[in-house]
Amino acid sequence: MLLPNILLTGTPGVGKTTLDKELASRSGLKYINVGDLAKEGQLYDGYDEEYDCPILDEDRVVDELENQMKEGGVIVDYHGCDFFPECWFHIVFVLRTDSHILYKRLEIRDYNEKKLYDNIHCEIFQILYEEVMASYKEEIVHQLASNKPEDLEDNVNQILKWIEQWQKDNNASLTTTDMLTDSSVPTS
Ligand code: DAT
Repeated sequence: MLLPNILLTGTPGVGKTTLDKELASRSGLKYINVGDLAKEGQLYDGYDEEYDCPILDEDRVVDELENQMKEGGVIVDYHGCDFFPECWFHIVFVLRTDSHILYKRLEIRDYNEKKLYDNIHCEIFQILYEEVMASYKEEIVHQLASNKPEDLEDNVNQILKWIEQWQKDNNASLTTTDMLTDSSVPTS
């Protein structure tokens, strides 16, 4: 059975991990947090002193994910998107949070002041949304509000519905194509 690959992106703190975990448990799709993957495999290429964090080795992350993405059924979560092959994803969701709400969520994280303010600016100037629009076809990109708990429930339901429809469309066409190309089926 074919399953879609989904990219969930947005500024740190918008609620990607929260939504992904909920989605993964209710859809059966596999959830990959690129930050955790990089940490586990030490997929880094130096250290950024200014932001006080390791620099992601994007090529190694892509190599690491390649096989799973080919199989399908993966939800990828990361606050960046321009280094993934465009063909990996069937749909891209960009979570958006009002800056005053995001500020409250980020100020309790152990970020230095520059990192905190840069992330708020990133959201205000919709940097991630622009990056997504420059990297993927407009028709597969969707913005989702992620301010309050009801948004989480709405977003989960909307994405689950999309997954269900995608499976119906793609697995139905697979069956039809298989039947048409199956040499054991008499042609006359
Ligand atoms: P991210 O993975 O994008 O960094 P997160 O999932 O860790 O974000 O969420 C950051 C915080 O915000 C966390 O305390 C949970 C909370 N949160 C996430 N989605 C929310 C929503 N729709 N309504 C209220 N709080 C939310």
